[in-house]
Amino acid sequence: KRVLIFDSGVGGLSVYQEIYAQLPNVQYIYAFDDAAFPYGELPEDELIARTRHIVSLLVERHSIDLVVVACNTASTIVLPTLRDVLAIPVVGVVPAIKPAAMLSERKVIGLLATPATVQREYTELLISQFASHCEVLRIGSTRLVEMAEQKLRGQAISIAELEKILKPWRNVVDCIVLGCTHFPLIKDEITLALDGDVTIVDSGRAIANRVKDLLGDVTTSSAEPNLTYNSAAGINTAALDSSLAAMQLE
Ligand code: DGN
Repeated sequence: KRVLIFDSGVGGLSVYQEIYAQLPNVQYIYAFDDAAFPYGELPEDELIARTRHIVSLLVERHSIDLVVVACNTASTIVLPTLRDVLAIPVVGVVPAIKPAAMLSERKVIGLLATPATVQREYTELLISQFASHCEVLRIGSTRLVEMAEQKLRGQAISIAELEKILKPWRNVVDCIVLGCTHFPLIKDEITLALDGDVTIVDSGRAIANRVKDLLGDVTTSSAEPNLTYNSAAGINTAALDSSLAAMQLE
Protein backbone atom coordinates (compact mmCIF):
# COMPACT_ATOMS: atom_id res chain seq x y z
CA LYS A 1 0.00 0.00 0.00
CA ARG A 2 1.12 3.51 -0.74
CA VAL A 3 0.21 6.59 1.26
CA LEU A 4 0.84 10.15 0.18
CA ILE A 5 1.42 12.65 2.99
CA PHE A 6 1.17 16.26 1.89
CA ASP A 7 2.03 19.58 3.51
CA SER A 8 3.58 22.89 2.52
CA GLY A 9 6.68 22.18 4.61
CA VAL A 10 8.08 19.70 7.13
CA GLY A 11 5.08 19.88 9.50
CA GLY A 12 3.41 16.82 7.99
CA LEU A 13 6.36 14.78 9.23
CA SER A 14 4.84 15.00 12.72
CA VAL A 15 1.78 13.27 11.29
CA TYR A 16 3.95 10.80 9.38
CA GLN A 17 5.65 9.83 12.64
CA GLU A 18 2.31 8.94 14.24
CA ILE A 19 1.09 6.99 11.21
CA TYR A 20 4.41 5.18 10.77
CA ALA A 21 4.31 4.05 14.40
CA GLN A 22 1.05 2.24 13.67
CA LEU A 23 1.67 1.18 10.08
CA PRO A 24 5.40 0.53 9.56
CA ASN A 25 4.89 -1.65 6.49
CA VAL A 26 3.24 0.93 4.33
CA GLN A 27 5.22 2.81 1.72
CA TYR A 28 5.09 6.57 2.28
CA ILE A 29 5.61 9.40 -0.12
CA TYR A 30 6.08 12.73 1.58
CA ALA A 31 5.36 15.73 -0.61
CA PHE A 32 5.70 19.33 0.38
CA ASP A 33 4.88 22.41 -1.62
CA ASP A 34 7.78 24.52 -0.45
CA ALA A 35 7.48 26.66 -3.58
CA ALA A 36 4.34 28.17 -2.02
CA PHE A 37 5.38 27.96 1.65
CA PRO A 38 3.88 29.19 3.96
CA TYR A 39 0.31 28.17 3.17
CA GLY A 40 -0.96 30.24 6.11
CA GLU A 41 -0.50 33.39 4.05
CA LEU A 42 -1.92 32.21 0.69
CA PRO A 43 -5.26 33.37 -0.76
CA GLU A 44 -7.89 30.65 -0.47
CA ASP A 45 -8.51 30.12 -4.19
CA GLU A 46 -4.80 29.79 -4.89
CA LEU A 47 -4.41 27.29 -2.06
CA ILE A 48 -7.27 25.16 -3.36
CA ALA A 49 -5.98 25.22 -6.94
CA ARG A 50 -2.39 24.34 -6.00
CA THR A 51 -3.33 21.54 -3.63
CA ARG A 52 -5.74 20.04 -6.11
CA HIS A 53 -3.17 20.14 -8.88
CA ILE A 54 -0.21 18.76 -6.93
CA VAL A 55 -2.10 16.05 -5.06
CA SER A 56 -3.95 14.79 -8.16
CA LEU A 57 -0.70 14.61 -10.10
CA LEU A 58 1.14 12.67 -7.40
CA VAL A 59 -1.75 10.29 -6.79
CA GLU A 60 -1.74 9.32 -10.44
CA ARG A 61 2.02 9.23 -10.89
CA HIS A 62 2.70 7.07 -7.83
CA SER A 63 -0.45 4.90 -7.75
CA ILE A 64 -1.39 6.17 -4.31
CA ASP A 65 -3.98 4.29 -2.22
CA LEU A 66 -4.71 6.99 0.36
CA VAL A 67 -3.88 10.68 0.80
CA VAL A 68 -3.29 12.47 4.08
CA VAL A 69 -3.52 16.25 3.78
CA ALA A 70 -1.20 16.79 6.75
CA CYS A 71 -1.85 20.50 6.91
CA ASN A 72 -4.62 22.21 8.86
CA THR A 73 -4.43 25.33 6.71
CA ALA A 74 -5.19 23.28 3.60
CA SER A 75 -7.53 20.71 5.18
CA THR A 76 -9.86 23.36 6.58
CA ILE A 77 -10.67 24.46 3.04
CA VAL A 78 -9.63 21.95 0.38
CA LEU A 79 -11.08 18.59 1.42
CA PRO A 80 -14.42 18.82 -0.45
CA THR A 81 -12.61 19.62 -3.72
CA LEU A 82 -10.07 16.83 -3.30
CA ARG A 83 -12.74 14.29 -2.44
CA ASP A 84 -14.58 15.37 -5.57
CA VAL A 85 -11.67 14.77 -7.91
CA LEU A 86 -10.01 11.74 -6.30
CA ALA A 87 -11.36 8.20 -6.21
CA ILE A 88 -9.29 7.20 -3.14
CA PRO A 89 -9.77 8.07 0.56
CA VAL A 90 -8.60 11.55 1.56
CA VAL A 91 -7.85 12.07 5.26
CA GLY A 92 -7.55 15.64 6.48
CA VAL A 93 -5.96 17.12 9.60
CA VAL A 94 -8.02 19.74 11.43
CA PRO A 95 -7.62 21.30 14.90
CA ALA A 96 -8.43 18.95 17.83
CA ILE A 97 -10.99 21.33 19.36
CA LYS A 98 -13.27 18.56 20.62
CA PRO A 99 -10.79 16.71 22.86
CA ALA A 100 -9.42 20.04 24.12
CA ALA A 101 -12.87 21.24 25.14
CA MET A 102 -13.36 18.01 27.08
CA LEU A 103 -9.92 18.09 28.73
CA SER A 104 -9.95 21.73 29.81
CA GLU A 105 -10.99 22.18 33.42
CA ARG A 106 -11.08 25.97 33.34
CA LYS A 107 -12.94 25.85 30.02
CA VAL A 108 -10.46 28.29 28.57
CA ILE A 109 -8.55 26.78 25.67
CA GLY A 110 -5.93 28.18 23.33
CA LEU A 111 -5.90 27.49 19.61
CA LEU A 112 -2.42 27.79 18.17
CA ALA A 113 -2.39 27.61 14.38
CA THR A 114 -1.55 29.59 11.25
CA PRO A 115 -3.12 33.03 10.66
CA ALA A 116 -5.39 31.40 8.05
CA THR A 117 -6.55 28.44 10.18
CA VAL A 118 -7.53 30.54 13.21
CA GLN A 119 -10.00 32.50 11.12
CA ARG A 120 -11.37 29.79 8.84
CA GLU A 121 -15.12 29.24 8.70
CA TYR A 122 -14.47 25.54 9.28
CA THR A 123 -12.64 26.40 12.52
CA GLU A 124 -15.64 28.48 13.65
CA LEU A 125 -17.83 25.51 12.93
CA LEU A 126 -15.65 23.18 15.04
CA ILE A 127 -15.73 25.68 17.91
CA SER A 128 -19.47 26.20 17.84
CA GLN A 129 -20.06 22.45 17.53
CA PHE A 130 -17.69 21.21 20.24
CA ALA A 131 -16.54 24.13 22.38
CA SER A 132 -19.47 26.52 22.68
CA HIS A 133 -19.19 26.16 26.47
CA CYS A 134 -15.53 27.26 26.40
CA GLU A 135 -13.68 30.44 25.81
CA VAL A 136 -11.39 29.84 22.85
CA LEU A 137 -8.39 32.16 22.58
CA ARG A 138 -6.48 32.15 19.32
CA ILE A 139 -2.96 32.87 18.19
CA GLY A 140 -2.26 32.68 14.45
CA SER A 141 1.49 32.64 13.92
CA THR A 142 3.66 32.09 10.87
CA ARG A 143 6.74 32.70 12.97
CA LEU A 144 6.11 29.51 14.90
CA VAL A 145 5.90 27.58 11.64
CA GLU A 146 9.28 28.98 10.64
CA MET A 147 10.71 28.02 14.01
CA ALA A 148 9.60 24.42 13.54
CA GLU A 149 11.23 24.41 10.11
CA GLN A 150 14.43 25.77 11.69
CA LYS A 151 14.46 23.11 14.37
CA LEU A 152 14.11 20.32 11.86
CA ARG A 153 17.03 21.69 9.95
CA GLY A 154 19.16 21.57 13.07
CA GLN A 155 19.08 25.30 13.86
CA ALA A 156 18.56 26.65 17.37
CA ILE A 157 15.24 28.28 18.19
CA SER A 158 14.72 30.99 20.78
CA ILE A 159 12.63 30.13 23.84
CA ALA A 160 12.54 33.84 24.71
CA GLU A 161 10.86 34.59 21.39
CA LEU A 162 8.36 31.78 21.96
CA GLU A 163 7.66 33.14 25.45
CA LYS A 164 6.85 36.53 23.97
CA ILE A 165 4.40 35.06 21.46
CA LEU A 166 2.67 32.87 24.06
CA LYS A 167 2.71 35.39 26.91
CA PRO A 168 -1.02 36.30 26.74
CA TRP A 169 -1.86 32.66 27.52
CA ARG A 170 0.31 32.25 30.61
CA ASN A 171 -1.83 31.15 33.55
CA VAL A 172 -4.94 31.80 31.46
CA VAL A 173 -5.48 28.71 29.31
CA ASP A 174 -5.13 25.19 30.70
CA CYS A 175 -5.35 23.35 27.39
CA ILE A 176 -3.74 24.16 24.06
CA VAL A 177 -4.66 22.83 20.64
CA LEU A 178 -1.76 22.52 18.24
CA GLY A 179 -3.78 23.34 15.13
CA CYS A 180 -0.82 23.26 12.78
CA THR A 181 1.13 20.11 11.96
CA HIS A 182 4.42 21.96 12.38
CA PHE A 183 3.82 22.60 16.05
CA PRO A 184 4.17 19.09 17.51
CA LEU A 185 7.78 19.34 16.28
CA ILE A 186 8.36 22.14 18.83
CA LYS A 187 6.04 20.86 21.55
CA ASP A 188 8.82 20.65 24.16
CA GLU A 189 9.82 24.25 23.49
CA ILE A 190 6.19 25.42 23.66
CA THR A 191 5.75 23.65 27.01
CA LEU A 192 8.93 25.27 28.29
CA ALA A 193 7.85 28.74 27.13
CA LEU A 194 4.50 28.44 28.91
CA ASP A 195 6.17 27.27 32.08
CA GLY A 196 2.90 26.07 33.52
CA ASP A 197 0.45 23.33 33.91
CA VAL A 198 -1.04 23.04 30.44
CA THR A 199 -2.32 20.08 28.52
CA ILE A 200 -1.27 20.10 24.89
CA VAL A 201 -3.30 18.24 22.30
CA ASP A 202 -2.79 17.63 18.60
CA SER A 203 -4.52 15.57 15.95
CA GLY A 204 -1.69 13.14 15.06
CA ARG A 205 -2.82 10.03 16.92
CA ALA A 206 -6.43 10.33 15.77
CA ILE A 207 -5.27 10.70 12.16
CA ALA A 208 -3.08 7.60 12.46
CA ASN A 209 -6.05 5.64 13.82
CA ARG A 210 -8.20 6.82 10.94
CA VAL A 211 -5.60 5.80 8.35
CA LYS A 212 -5.27 2.38 9.98
CA ASP A 213 -9.04 1.90 9.91
CA LEU A 214 -9.17 2.79 6.24
CA LEU A 215 -6.18 0.71 5.11
CA GLY A 216 -6.64 -2.24 7.41
CA ASP A 217 -3.58 -4.15 8.67
CA VAL A 218 -0.70 -4.00 6.23
CA THR A 219 1.63 -6.83 7.10
CA THR A 220 3.79 -7.38 4.02
CA SER A 221 6.79 -5.15 4.02
CA SER A 222 7.67 -3.38 0.83
CA ALA A 223 11.06 -3.81 -0.85
CA GLU A 224 11.08 -0.14 -1.76
CA PRO A 225 12.30 2.53 0.67
CA ASN A 226 9.80 3.32 3.35
CA LEU A 227 9.84 7.06 2.83
CA THR A 228 10.55 9.12 -0.26
CA TYR A 229 10.31 12.86 -0.76
CA ASN A 230 8.85 15.03 -3.44
CA SER A 231 9.51 18.70 -3.23
CA ALA A 232 8.00 21.38 -5.40
CA ALA A 233 11.07 23.59 -5.19
CA GLY A 234 14.03 21.34 -4.53
CA ILE A 235 14.47 21.71 -0.80
CA ASN A 236 17.53 20.09 0.71
CA THR A 237 16.10 16.70 1.55
CA ALA A 238 19.46 15.49 2.84
CA ALA A 239 19.09 17.86 5.81
CA LEU A 240 15.58 16.65 6.25
CA ASP A 241 16.68 13.02 6.19
CA SER A 242 19.21 13.32 8.98
CA SER A 243 16.71 15.12 11.21
CA LEU A 244 14.10 12.55 10.40
CA ALA A 245 16.40 9.68 11.24
CA ALA A 246 16.88 11.30 14.65
CA MET A 247 13.13 11.65 15.05
CA GLN A 248 12.54 8.00 14.27
CA LEU A 249 15.09 6.89 16.83
CA GLU A 250 13.33 8.69 19.68
N1 DGN B 1 1.63 22.72 8.56
C1 DGN B 1 0.61 23.59 8.08
C2 DGN B 1 -0.67 23.47 8.92
O1 DGN B 1 -0.88 22.48 9.59
O2 DGN B 1 -1.48 24.38 8.86
C3 DGN B 1 0.95 25.03 7.97
C4 DGN B 1 2.19 25.33 7.19
C5 DGN B 1 2.27 26.70 6.60
O3 DGN B 1 2.50 26.80 5.44
N2 DGN B 1 2.07 27.75 7.30
